[in-house]
Amino acid sequence: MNEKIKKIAEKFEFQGTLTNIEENNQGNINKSYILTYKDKEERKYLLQKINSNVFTEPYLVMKNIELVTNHIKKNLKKTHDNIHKTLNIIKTKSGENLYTYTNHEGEKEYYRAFDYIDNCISYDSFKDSKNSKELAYQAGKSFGLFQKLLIDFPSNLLGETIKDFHNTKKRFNDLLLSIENKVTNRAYEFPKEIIDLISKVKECSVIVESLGKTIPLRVTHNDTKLNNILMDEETGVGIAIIDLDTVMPGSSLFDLGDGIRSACSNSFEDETDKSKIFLDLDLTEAYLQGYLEEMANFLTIDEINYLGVSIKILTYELALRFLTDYLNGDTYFKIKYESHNRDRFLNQYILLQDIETKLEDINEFILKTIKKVQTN
Ligand code: GN1
Ligand code: MG
Repeated sequence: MNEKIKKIAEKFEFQGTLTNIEENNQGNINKSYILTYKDKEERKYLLQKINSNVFTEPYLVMKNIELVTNHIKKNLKKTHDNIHKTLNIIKTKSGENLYTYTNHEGEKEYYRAFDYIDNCISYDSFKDSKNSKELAYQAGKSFGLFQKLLIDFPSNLLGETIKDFHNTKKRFNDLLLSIENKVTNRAYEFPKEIIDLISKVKECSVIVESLGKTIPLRVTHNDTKLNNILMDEETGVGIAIIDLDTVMPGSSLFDLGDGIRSACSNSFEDETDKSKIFLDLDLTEAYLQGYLEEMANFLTIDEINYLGVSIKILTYELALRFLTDYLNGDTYFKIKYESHNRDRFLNQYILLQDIETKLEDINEFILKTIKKVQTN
């Protein structure tokens, strides 16, 4: 058993005796462990080490999560919803949201814990699933419901855990800086792609430029990757949205665009076979259907008008981020091999080009669906 994690686990209000520690490698940012405890019954918990290079204010992250999950619990209760769940923080024995551990190098490590939500599965892609359309519908519905459950939560109560997280223009400037700084010589690998990305920055900055003006600030998740939905392993129903570190004031469009980019592309984010990288229109329509059933009545005209293009913008943004990290020598995203961020960038870049060819069809579908599902 991992002795360090065992010691850290002792600081939390877990019930029973620790019998197993399993590492979970799905996320690109934090480190996660599934802990099993036994007394009369078996219980599982999720213990996570927050990546404090990415989240420089871990206490703020936990405060946001506490506020948001309490609000979700209250609204689920109000609507007598016993199906959906949210994260439940397990405090330390001294009643804190975080345990701070000082390691051998004298650095501080921040740990937090949640109840483990069992009997669920999270997907990295629906590409091999038999019932992928139904799952995509559930995925859209899950993030739609998440937004709906927080619609009456005042966004100004939340702190910004990562500044400018979806500021597409800032992400673009970061790319330019990484080209200028030449930490690596890697920019020379992508002359054509970089020129193309430069040509798209204006049209891809429309959400951030309208945010707080024609596009309302809402409470949003901001990391609506497919594997952040826990789905019932038998029924496929979306049970809970996890990874709430980036829940902040933002635009509903960030969540919709990023959600479709992730759930409806036909491949994993690091797939290198070009022929397999495309946006699946059937999945996109199913996702939109699920999302709009929950949110259509709350969206403004401007939000509706930008729904389609948000898919392109969020894909563009992630392409910029993977490329920037590759040029900077891989300091942000966890990588599993040397050119991992290069492959991730190319994947999003190919996806971006494919999305551009499908936007007209997607927009048509959105208008048709809005009319059907909006109630007066
Ligand atoms: C990161 O932690 P994870 O894997 O859910 C990243 C997202 C990216 C995603 C791409 C805080 O998400 O913004 O879209 O990788 N999260 C952060 O795989 O940067
Ligand atoms: Mg995350």
